[in-house]
Amino acid sequence: MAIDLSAKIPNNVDLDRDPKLRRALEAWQPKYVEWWKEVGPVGFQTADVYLRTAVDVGAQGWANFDYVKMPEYRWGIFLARPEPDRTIGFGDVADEPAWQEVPGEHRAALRRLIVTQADTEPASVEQQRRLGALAPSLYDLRNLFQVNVEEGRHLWAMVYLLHRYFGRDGRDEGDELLARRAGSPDKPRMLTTFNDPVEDWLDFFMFTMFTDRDGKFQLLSLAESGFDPLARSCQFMLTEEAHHLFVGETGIDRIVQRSAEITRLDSNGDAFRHGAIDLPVIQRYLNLWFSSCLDLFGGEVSSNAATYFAAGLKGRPHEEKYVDHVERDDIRTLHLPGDSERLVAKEVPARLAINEDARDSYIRDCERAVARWNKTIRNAGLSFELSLPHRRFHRMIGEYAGHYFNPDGELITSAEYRLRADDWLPSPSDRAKVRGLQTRAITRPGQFASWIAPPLRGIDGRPVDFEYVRFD
Ligand code: BYC
Ligand code: FE
Ligand code: FE
Repeated sequence: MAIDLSAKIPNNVDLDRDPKLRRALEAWQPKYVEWWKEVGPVGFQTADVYLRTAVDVGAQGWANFDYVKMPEYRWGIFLARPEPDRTIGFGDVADEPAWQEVPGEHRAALRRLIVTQADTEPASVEQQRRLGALAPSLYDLRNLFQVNVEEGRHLWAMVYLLHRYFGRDGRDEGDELLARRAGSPDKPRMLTTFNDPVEDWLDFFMFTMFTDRDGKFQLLSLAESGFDPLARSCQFMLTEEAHHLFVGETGIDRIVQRSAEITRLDSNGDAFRHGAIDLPVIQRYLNLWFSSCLDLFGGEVSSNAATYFAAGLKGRPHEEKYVDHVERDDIRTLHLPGDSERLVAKEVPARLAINEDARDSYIRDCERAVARWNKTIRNAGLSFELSLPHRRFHRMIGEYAGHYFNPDGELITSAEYRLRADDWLPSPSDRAKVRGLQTRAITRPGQFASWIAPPLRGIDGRPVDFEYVRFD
């Protein structure tokens, strides 16, 4: 199933056979490009960037690598291949056939899930728009833009579902997705983290490590959906997502490597003095982004999540790994703030605590990455260790919001918290020091900023000093 890259909207959904739908999407396309030019990457719009474009959905050769100018990128619509006679894998509808159309009684809930997923994609592009001017290398600049265009394609994937399955309402939602803005006081994006500023490249790597990783686990949950077109869209998005996570995890690893090497050489352990980032500052950025992203899994006790699960709309990441796919009578014990400012164990029906299952998987995956960074630090001959803060630390959503916890997860007073906040989260002075190292883009092929080690290898088998971005 090779895709025609010259088509106005490359796709594997037979758009040509549905002229009404095609016209609706072709009417949305110029609005999308206008949005890209207005709030997408600042500058670099006429540069030739070595990017991959999705052209197929097979395990082999789904992407085509070539130089393209970003506004001319072919944002296409691709669904993973259908699984014949697929059945739903969880909830009260377990083992029933998956739906090819939207069931009337779940229309509102499905629309909301799809719009929420969709909203994060353009938000991230808006948040990252100013980073090009501070890029540590051409390799990294290209990776930033690769992530940006693919988040744009993820928006396309969701807007296709809205146009195809939700009629007039869906088209209105498609327009609204281009009207909200990350961080806007009047028309903000829907979820917390997607309104937070991404000011420097340490933020960027934390974002692709932690926020895109929330994307991975939410997409895995939606890939289980009984609504088959949504499941298949998300399955294919996950193929692209792997690279975003690679950018984040290896980006932090490369920063940590440089920081550890420099820290070891300085008699006071001061990395900033030599053009690298202090490890405790990296820990504080990590605390900020990890805790913010834990909020993206929703509340610990959630009737929304219970409803989505029972109805077969949204499962858990890798649902097949769970023993019980129905969770009708199970309970889960959570430690929640009680009346007298103490944590108390509470038994909660498992369905109400479904968000915790996804959060658990996410935390385990993050722990694996932290162990890898710590190995890098050890290999540089240093004993410093990075760690994830406790899941209760610095939460704005769910049962722990409105209470204060230290990074070990112990309940503390607001006064204690305020006293220690600068030890735990990036201070204005931390941010100023990071920005002090990132004042201009490094654009000579093979050259890297002082605060980050080069990657082990380049992209698509190209050398590290390949000209990943060409300027005119
Ligand atoms: N911010 O029952 P609750 C990605 C609201 S990232 C603001 O506890 P629920 C990407 C909630 O809407 C993946 N509001 O939680 C990454 C509800 O409002 P109502 C994006 C929040 O509903 C990088 C109330 O609080 N995909 O792809 O189970 C770059 C109670 O909610 C938040 C998805 O999110 C929050 N953090 O969970 C690019 C998947 N949390 O009903 C892309 C679709 C909760 O009182 N979304 N609320 O008005 C969902 O499945 C759910 O909406 C959530 C929330 C898991 C996010
Ligand atoms: Fe995405
Ligand atoms: Fe992503």
